[in-house]
Amino acid sequence: KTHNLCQGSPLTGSSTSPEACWASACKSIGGASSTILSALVDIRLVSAKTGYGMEGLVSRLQRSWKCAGDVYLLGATNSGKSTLFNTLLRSDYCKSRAPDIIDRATVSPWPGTTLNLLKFPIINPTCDRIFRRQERLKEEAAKTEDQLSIEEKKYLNQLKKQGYLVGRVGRTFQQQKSSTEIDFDPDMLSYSMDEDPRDPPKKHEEREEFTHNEVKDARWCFDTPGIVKEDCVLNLLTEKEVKLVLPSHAIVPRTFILKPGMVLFLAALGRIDYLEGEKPAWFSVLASNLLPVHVTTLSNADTIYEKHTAQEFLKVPMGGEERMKEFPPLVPQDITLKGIGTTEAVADIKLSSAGWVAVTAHAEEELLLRAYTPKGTALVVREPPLLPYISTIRGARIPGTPAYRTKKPPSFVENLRTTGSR
Ligand SMILES: Nc1nc2c(ncn2[C@@H]2O[C@H](COP(=O)(O)OP(=O)(O)O)[C@@H](O)[C@H]2O)c(=O)[nH]1
Ligand SMILES: [Mg+2]
Repeated sequence: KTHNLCQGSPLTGSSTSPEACWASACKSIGGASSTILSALVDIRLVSAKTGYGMEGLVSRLQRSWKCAGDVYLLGATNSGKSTLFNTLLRSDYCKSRAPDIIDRATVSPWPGTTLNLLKFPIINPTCDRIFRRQERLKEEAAKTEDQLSIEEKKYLNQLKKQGYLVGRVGRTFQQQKSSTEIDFDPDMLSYSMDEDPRDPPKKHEEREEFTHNEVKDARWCFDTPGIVKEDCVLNLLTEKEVKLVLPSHAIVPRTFILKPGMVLFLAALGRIDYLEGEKPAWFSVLASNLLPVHVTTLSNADTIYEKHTAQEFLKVPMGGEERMKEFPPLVPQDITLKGIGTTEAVADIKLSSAGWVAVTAHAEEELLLRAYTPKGTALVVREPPLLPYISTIRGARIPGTPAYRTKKPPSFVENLRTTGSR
């Protein structure tokens, strides 16, 4: 999923910032209509899961306060709307008392699981609040890792496992916790599809947890169930399979060197044949670490696919021959690429939502590839690639195989002062 890109993807190369890569990838979006593009006011690389870019996003949203009304989080199912909602709920974007009152949105790897729509009131960013927020951000950014509490450090390390780009999201306007238990039903703030979101349930005006002033002119931020993409491979998978395909941990890139005549399988969900070319080329797989990659030759590929899927060696789909009978066959698409150098990828081949493969080839080298995804799912060639230097993040070649040892990209915490020793 393209959305993976904004989920704290690994940093690559020293000269290109992840933001720059993201912006250039967005500009090259083919199918976006001109109406959408002309209405676009900003593009941001964030990870709601690790907090990367979130404080910047909150500041950006607050600068638009004067021209904005209610805010809706839109996008395909599984793009991370509910995670974003939850992170915003715990940030300075939300009215100070609301996080204690409002239920978290359900985050689930299973598409379309956001059943009850939630909303929270957005804080009015007055001059005083903006000033206090900036003071806090300055203070936070001056801290070093050693100055964090044990809990904060633990949390930070947990975030690093989930993504390489990490940010700490804090709150400036924390209220004193009231000593009495608040008797509040979070369902009051959810609405069903046929209710007008602009006309929230009357009951909650009688609740004293939000004061009259707090909700009177409030603007709301809504989570939504999202749009189901018809051509997404996840639609073909069982819940167990989806759990393997969607990465829950930071992806470790896996690079292979292939000669013409070789084939790479990503689980049983994608296949790339290197048909014609002069020299070997590098194929870097960015997909859930739980999905196996198998390299073979053209002459063996079909038999391997059949045998391996029957014996579940390729892990997804699960269920052997029986399962494969009902699973759509892989369909091919030819791709021609021209290499730009041994350290910079020329394109990403996106195998629906199973992941993508960055292709790096010698300068001027012409490659003919044939890529496959299950029938009815989207195969996209993304040029320029999202992470052009990803193939350089690898260890030594494993002798006698086309594989390199893997290497974790270094993680980066955006709002933390690095000490010399790190
Ligand atoms: N790595 C990473 N994963 C994310 C991020 N946002 C969401 N996810 C994961 O993507 C999956 C779908 O997220 P969810 O918020 O339920 O998406 P929704 O269907 O759009 O509401 C969950 O497994 C999340 O943990 C992110 O910023 N980074
Ligand atoms: Mg959701």
